[in-house]
Amino acid sequence: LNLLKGKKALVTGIANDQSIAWGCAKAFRAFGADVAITYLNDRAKPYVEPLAKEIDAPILIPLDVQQEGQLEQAFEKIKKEWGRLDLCVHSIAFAPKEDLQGRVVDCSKDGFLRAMEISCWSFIRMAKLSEPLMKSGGALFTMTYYGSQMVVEHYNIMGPVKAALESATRYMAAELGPKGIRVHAISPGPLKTRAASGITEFDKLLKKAQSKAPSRSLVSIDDVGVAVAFLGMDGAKLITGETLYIDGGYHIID
Ligand code: 0WD
Repeated sequence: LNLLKGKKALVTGIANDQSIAWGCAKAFRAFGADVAITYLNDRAKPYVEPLAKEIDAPILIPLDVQQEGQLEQAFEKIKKEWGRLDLCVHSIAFAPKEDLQGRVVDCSKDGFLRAMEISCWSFIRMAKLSEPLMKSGGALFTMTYYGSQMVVEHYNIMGPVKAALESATRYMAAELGPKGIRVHAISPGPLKTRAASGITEFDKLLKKAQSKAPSRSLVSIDDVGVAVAFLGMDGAKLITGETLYIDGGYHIID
């Protein structure tokens, strides 16, 4: 079971024990990796701290990607403690409620740019900061959703944002491939998390996901975690630039 033994991982985007990022952190740890985790701010800290303990995380750092210099500080800490990094998970997204719940046509410039900055630009920045630390190669992951490819009711502004994120994933996979760094977008089916609570009629989306998916089942954060852990293993070193659906096969059905 120690297929990630010795690997150093950074997992961002854990808000609580329902977060997709928590599924990733647990799986990394189960396969033997050392996992550093971040929390958004002091309000989030009490929810994340016990989780850090549960997986013996040696590093627990604040990270709000909108705060100037915080991402750099987080990577400085990793550099100081570990001197390197093998795996990095970006599981962060945000759009202001008014923009998320309205038509794309009506979205504000500020809302659009903020959604892009937090949900897409921050992944590019994370890749940039990871590059010098991934000395013997590594893998970067971000979380996306099917609403990037197809018009999903109520996904609205996040559709174009996730489309940009998936495209950035491919470009960065091409650019970092020669250094042995892989870059993947992971596309889970709908999961009831805090982020999902911002989406109107999310329960409807869950119902549809379950009835349409060939597996007839909903995805769990552990399903996502195991798939991400697999892609982080040396055995998966020739897989890169993918958008990997973890959705019970939903996306293949018309
Ligand atoms: O159905 C779903 N839940 C799906 C989520 C299906 C497919 C993809 N995703 C994506 C989301 O779009 C996101 O990119 O997965 C990623 C993780 O989302 P999640 O696990 O569903 O939601 P949550 O547990 O809320 O984690 C997202 C976290 C934030 O939580 P809150 O609830 O506090 O907004 O993203 C983090 C924060 O921890 N986050 C930030 N981190 C750093 N800087 C920032 C920020 N500025 N803003 C939000």
